[in-house]
Amino acid sequence: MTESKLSTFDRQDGRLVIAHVLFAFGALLIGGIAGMLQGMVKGGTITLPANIGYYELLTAHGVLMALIFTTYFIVGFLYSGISQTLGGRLLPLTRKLGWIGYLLMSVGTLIGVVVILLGKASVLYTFYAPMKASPWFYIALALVVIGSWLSGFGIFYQYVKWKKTNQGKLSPLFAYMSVITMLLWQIATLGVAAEVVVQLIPWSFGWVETINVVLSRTLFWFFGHPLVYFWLLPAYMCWYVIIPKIIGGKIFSDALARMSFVLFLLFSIPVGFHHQLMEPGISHFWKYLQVVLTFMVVIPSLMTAFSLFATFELNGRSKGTKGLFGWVKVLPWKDVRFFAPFMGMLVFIPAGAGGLINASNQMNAVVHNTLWVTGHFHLTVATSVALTFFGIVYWLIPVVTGRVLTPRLNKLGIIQTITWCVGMLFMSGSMHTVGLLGSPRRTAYNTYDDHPDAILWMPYHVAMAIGGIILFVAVLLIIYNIVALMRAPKGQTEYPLGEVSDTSEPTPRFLENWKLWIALTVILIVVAYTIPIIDQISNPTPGSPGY
Ligand code: HAS
Ligand code: HEM
Ligand code: CU
Repeated sequence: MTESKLSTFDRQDGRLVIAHVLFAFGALLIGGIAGMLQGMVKGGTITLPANIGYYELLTAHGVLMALIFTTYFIVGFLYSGISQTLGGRLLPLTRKLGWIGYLLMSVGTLIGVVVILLGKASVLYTFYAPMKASPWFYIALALVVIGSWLSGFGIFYQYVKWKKTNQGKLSPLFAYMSVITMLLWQIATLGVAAEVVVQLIPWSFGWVETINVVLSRTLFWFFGHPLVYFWLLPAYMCWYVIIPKIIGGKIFSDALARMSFVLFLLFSIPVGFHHQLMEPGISHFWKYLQVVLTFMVVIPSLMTAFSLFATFELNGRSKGTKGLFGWVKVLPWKDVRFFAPFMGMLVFIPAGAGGLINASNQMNAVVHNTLWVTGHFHLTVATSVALTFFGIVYWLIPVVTGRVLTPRLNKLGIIQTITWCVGMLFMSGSMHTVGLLGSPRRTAYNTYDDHPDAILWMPYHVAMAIGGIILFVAVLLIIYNIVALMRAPKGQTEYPLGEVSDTSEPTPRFLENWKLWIALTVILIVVAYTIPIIDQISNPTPGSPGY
């Protein structure tokens, strides 16, 4: 029997998807080593060999985890769903763009990692000026971004072709969400592209001597905030489209799901100043406006929470459960494809609440640059998003390689999920607490001449290190599971795409009016950013040399 008979998924497409997924998890493994070492250094349990610097490690960790693991996984996941929902296979041009994108991103990643490990780019994943890296670091990042653009174009192309041959039909929900996710990414990356090409590269080559720091940070966060939604939206795609199928229920509302994604497109870009609330050089009014918009972008997450509860409850009712929480009993707790993303959802409740605290100006003054913020994003991206991605691989790898998930691997998956959650409880829990006590982020072990505050922090730092070690065990487990999934028995696994509940209203057509949504997005960006950016250019703070 040939493999293609066993699997309904196009084999060539499967190869592209698996290449992305494996690269992503390779990055997770190396990033995980760096993460564990960082935790141990901060806890005072080890010292790094003299030739490895703390910031080298932290840069490698941030870049590999936040930029590489996520982007590769997301492109692979979206391509799998595009292949599945828009015609059953990728169009030749889409597949080609996917592979060229993959190659460019991989060349960029390799150059970037080498430059970081050589100690020539210890500027962290936010590469804030005036810290200066080797020009090759910025060129490497540019390659990653350009590669991801090509992959995005592939998705747009397949979507447009599908719309042409299916005139008047509503696009599949998965494809619609993929288009929004990539659109968000393409618009957001324009900011960082401008920063890298116009400011950082000429400056690091020495063609210009100084750099406008405030402007570079503004351009960075123009990208940096939507970046976090670029990570989140694919997790939401799993929650909206995949989870209903896995629990044997229905999608609560197609229109609500699309509307929430549109709101993310509109409101996630003009909010970057909430990362710069404590910075000089931006007037209060513009910070205030962007904070208001930040609270607008919370709405689609609340809509998502509502919709998920509705899906779970309808599912319970259709299976005869009663009472306020009866539906909890019929959820498939022993199925890792549900359990891992569900733990992600659960963690997102405190994670999102922490975000609201960060976004409030006065409270930001308390938590900014402390480990509280590090705790916040190890719950959001490193747990809610990461656990959802982990949950996806237990069916995605079987689907695209024509295999089946075995009960043993399912069980190992549940153990992996629990290990991750326990590790994170220790690590992120102590980061949050010690952050409130003032312990700064982005520092190696330091007791500040045995200052009483720093002595107070140390027990929490040790708990962080213990959490980091537990998390690293969980990293090893997910890597083992992935290797085992690649060698699981041959068979057919269905791509779990949910169907919309019959009780929901039909989806209004204006939700696919791209001109309208892109125009509104541009207007909001122009309103939130034009005057502050003109101000930063025409009244620059003295330019800074590099460090
Ligand atoms: Fe954030 C800093 C504000 C969400 C990631 N954030 C960061 C950084 C990262 C990050 C990486 O305003 C650090 C960057 C750096 O290195 O400096 N964040 C927010 C706000 C939200 C938010 C308002 N962040 C995220 C997400 C991220 C992420 C998502 C990654 C994926 N964040 C900030 C601010 C800062 C910041 C400031 C700057 C701090 C500083 O000073 O430096 C919101 O989008 C959150 C909304 C979410 C909710 C939760 C909804 C709940 C749901 C779950 C439902 C559960 C169910 C299960 C159904 C309101 C959807 C229940 C079942 C049962 C049985 C109970
Ligand atoms: C920072 C540990 C997984 C993203 C850190 C820090 C520690 C750490 C201790 C703080 C260092 C400091 O501020 O001085 C770990 C461990 C992990 C893990 C032990 C699991 C084995 C992840 C994952 C992601 C992630 C899965 C994202 C997908 C980040 C980012 C930073 C960070 C973006 C900030 C880097 C910076 O401030 O420049 N991590 N982490 N981490 N981590 Fe993790
Ligand atoms: Cu943000």
